[in-house]
Amino acid sequence: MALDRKPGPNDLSAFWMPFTANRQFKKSPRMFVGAEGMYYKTSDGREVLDGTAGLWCCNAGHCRPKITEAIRKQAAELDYAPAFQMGHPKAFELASAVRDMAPEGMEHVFFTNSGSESVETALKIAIAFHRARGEGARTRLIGRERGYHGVNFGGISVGGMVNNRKMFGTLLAGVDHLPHTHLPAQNAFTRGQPEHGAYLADDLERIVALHGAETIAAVIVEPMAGSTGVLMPPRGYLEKLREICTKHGILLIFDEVITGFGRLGSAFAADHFGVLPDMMTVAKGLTNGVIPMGAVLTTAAIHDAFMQGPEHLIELFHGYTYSGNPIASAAGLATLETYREEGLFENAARLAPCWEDALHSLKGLPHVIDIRNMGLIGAVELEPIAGEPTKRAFTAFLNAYEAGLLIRTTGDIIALSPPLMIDGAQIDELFGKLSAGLKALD
Ligand code: PXG
Repeated sequence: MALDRKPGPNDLSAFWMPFTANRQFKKSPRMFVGAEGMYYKTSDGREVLDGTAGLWCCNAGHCRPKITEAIRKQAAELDYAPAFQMGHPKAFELASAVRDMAPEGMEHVFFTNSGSESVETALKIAIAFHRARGEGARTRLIGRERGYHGVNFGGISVGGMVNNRKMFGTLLAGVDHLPHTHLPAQNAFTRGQPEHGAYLADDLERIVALHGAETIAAVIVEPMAGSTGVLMPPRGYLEKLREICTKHGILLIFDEVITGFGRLGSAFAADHFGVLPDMMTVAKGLTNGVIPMGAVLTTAAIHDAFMQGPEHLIELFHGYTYSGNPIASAAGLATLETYREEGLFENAARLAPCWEDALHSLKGLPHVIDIRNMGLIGAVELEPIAGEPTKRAFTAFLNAYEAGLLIRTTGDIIALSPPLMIDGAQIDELFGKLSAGLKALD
């Protein structure tokens, strides 16, 4: 059956869509019915270039044969195995493969089903780790303004996006926030890491002085903040955070849900910036977004602190029915092989300069007030329409979609993060369509 004749669902009312303007969408639905490589196919038979790797997750592109086949095979061989007190080989193989790909020092892998669950898991491990070592007063968690760490209670508590927090009550107690690192007055239109702002990490010293280091368990930050509008870490900032955390015995958690698996041209942002955290949270690119899966990576010191006491006892009272699910594990293994065989992280690194040039060529278009980039990530910040924040960027999103390009917007910021298999011609296509849509804005 031709794609353009595929029947759509005729009742859209039951599905309460996540992070979506439900009423607008249901009046004018945008449906994908197929995907291959760099392109989606719409229900009305059009091809749409994927400028966002789905939601920052399909780093290897769409419907990649190796991943599809691994899922098909695993589903027929061992569909599910209990995750508690039982094992199956692929979860162990995937944990080893992730460890081998991770920066030196990340030795253990705890599986979850999403980035949000990875964040909750890391925060719980941080608090329990200190308690296991007799420092049970270390319960405070430090996040950052404009941080995004998923949508569960721990994550929105340490996160700093007001709309994700304000409707949901008092959140976790004992949380404080560092200032965000977005300094447009000094850093607008910077290519790569901005010069100004390392001093913002010193605020951690203020927070330590306020609460006492002996009450603080962990600091969690995105090495590069994605969802909140692509905010770069200023030069020297992450190094300072690492230094202050080490000095005070505070764990440093990098939330690499977006930056993990090649987005910056190296396996993880920790490699890219040369700063090693104590834990890393990942998801998305771990399975190419095809099957939900996340993970927390920890150092041996953290893991080993739990491996005490009688051996028949459970060491960590935490886990999910689907932790290390066989089909997700098979998808993860095939995804990592695809990255390696096709040299996709290297492709991202090779294309990053060309991506940067194409992105910054949008400077000067109407309403563009800042452009930021790193690896295969780009952001175009638009001046909001007075009294109608987000509307201009949402119109840009609709214009792009009509022109055959998928972009993401947050506030009045356009975020771009294509699959890492993109080539030069597709970069030209992407920015050609985007700039036409921007020129059409009021
Ligand atoms: N941490 C970070 C840094 C993230 O970016 C999560 C945790 C939560 O992951 P899950 O799998 O629970 O959604 C994320 C998710 C966007 C966008 O458009 C970003 C995310 C999710 C959906 C949309 O920027 N990031």
